[in-house]
Amino acid sequence: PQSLKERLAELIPKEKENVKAIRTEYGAKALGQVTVDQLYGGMRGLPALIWDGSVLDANEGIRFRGKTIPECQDLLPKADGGAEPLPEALFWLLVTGEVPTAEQTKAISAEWAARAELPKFVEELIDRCPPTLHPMSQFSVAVTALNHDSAFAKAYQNGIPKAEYWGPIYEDCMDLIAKLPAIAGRIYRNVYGDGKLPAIDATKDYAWNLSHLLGFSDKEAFVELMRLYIVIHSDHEGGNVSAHTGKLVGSALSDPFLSYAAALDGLAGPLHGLANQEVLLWVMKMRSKVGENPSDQDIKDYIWSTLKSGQVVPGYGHAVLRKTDPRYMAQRAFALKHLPEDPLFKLVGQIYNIAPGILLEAGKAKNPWPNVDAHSGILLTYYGLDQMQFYTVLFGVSRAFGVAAQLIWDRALGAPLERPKSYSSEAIKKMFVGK
Ligand code: NMX
Ligand code: MLT
Repeated sequence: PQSLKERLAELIPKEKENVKAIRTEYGAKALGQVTVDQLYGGMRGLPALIWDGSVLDANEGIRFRGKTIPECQDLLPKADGGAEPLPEALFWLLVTGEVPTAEQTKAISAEWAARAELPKFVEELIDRCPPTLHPMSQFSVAVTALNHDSAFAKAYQNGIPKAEYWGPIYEDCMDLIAKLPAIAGRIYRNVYGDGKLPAIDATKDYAWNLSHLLGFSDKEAFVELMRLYIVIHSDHEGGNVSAHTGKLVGSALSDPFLSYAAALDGLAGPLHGLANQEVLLWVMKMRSKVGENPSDQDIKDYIWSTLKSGQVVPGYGHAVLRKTDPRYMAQRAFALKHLPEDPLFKLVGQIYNIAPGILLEAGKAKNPWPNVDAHSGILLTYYGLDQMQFYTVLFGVSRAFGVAAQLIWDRALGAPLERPKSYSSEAIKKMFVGK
């Protein structure tokens, strides 16, 4: 069958033409006004980026190349006997906009397994991290170090012309994704186990191997969870902190390892990916305060005490979404199928019935509904992965899919260095005084 790289090589000239035509016809059109508030307000709603891989609608949530999560679950190839879509197929979809065949999906599994091994010095680097260093910091260190073998960095030094950048970028992106399970598994086993890792099985899919390296591949439902987990966490249009960081750093022609390490450092923040750790910590603290079977009033009181002490309710709210995140609903559906009686699942469901009303009453959050992070931790805990400091690493393995797809296209289309304009407050005053 045709490989992903061969298909890309066909698509790139067509997309270059498409972009050229758009810019010729609409290049001078305005998308709207920029207000001073947007400069001070985290650039909310500012049209600033192009990314075809996924687009977020405030009321509907994410679509990957136009497909909703249920559509991806329906259309993308699955593992033999599995019900969840394979991340390999989602990557193909993100890169090409097309659904791959089962054979093409299998070829990606095999290719990633073949590229999975880490350089010895990267293994040693991870092994030398103290177990007290947060797993996300270890993750970022290891991904940065992979830049040692970057095909793009080497090609650039050798004078590769711009039109050919995407080739070695593609190779680096495939290596990056392929090596993440080995990094994640090594960190997990060093921090929480005896540091011994099994070998990758080249006949199995990516999520199976990730589960295997973590020590959970004997639980088929956990492997299925990992397949769904990677797919739903892979991409969330271009403007979120991790995706945008990856793109920004890549625009300096830093290679995909450097770009993705920077993205991981953004994902490690509590308002972004670290929220999945924070949610479980918060739920556990709530449980130790109010007991196993809290009343709705107990939960209300606990949420109010969180807000009154000036903290956010983790897992709730969103910069763009204004409804319940479909990624939350996909995980809820998984829980209803696999662990309907789990007490923590029931507690998260009970919080879902109560928290939005309180956030609305408190009147600050523009979106009172749960995001992806409100649900993931209790699913992992159910299968025994209860080391919550590790949770964002799994988000980081997943987000690489979207960032890598974007890096390939940015270099294929010759996206320039990002360099927006900044203003001083003094300049703003001068600009508008008396107007
Ligand atoms: N709990 C308490 N207050 C909140 C919450 C929340 N869950 N969400 C928003 N607010 C507050 C927010 O802190 C801000 O307060 P102030 O005016 O005092 O600065 C006010 O409501 C307005 O914020 P918004 O415009 O609604 O939200 P913004 O776009 O600035 O931020 C988040 C979005 C996601 C950072 C925010 O909702 C939040 O902090 N949520 C909790 C953390 C979380 O779950 N993050 C994960 C997001 C998903 N991900 O994986 O990245
Ligand atoms: C994400 O998945 O990146 C988060 O939901 C945050 C965002 O989209 O801003």
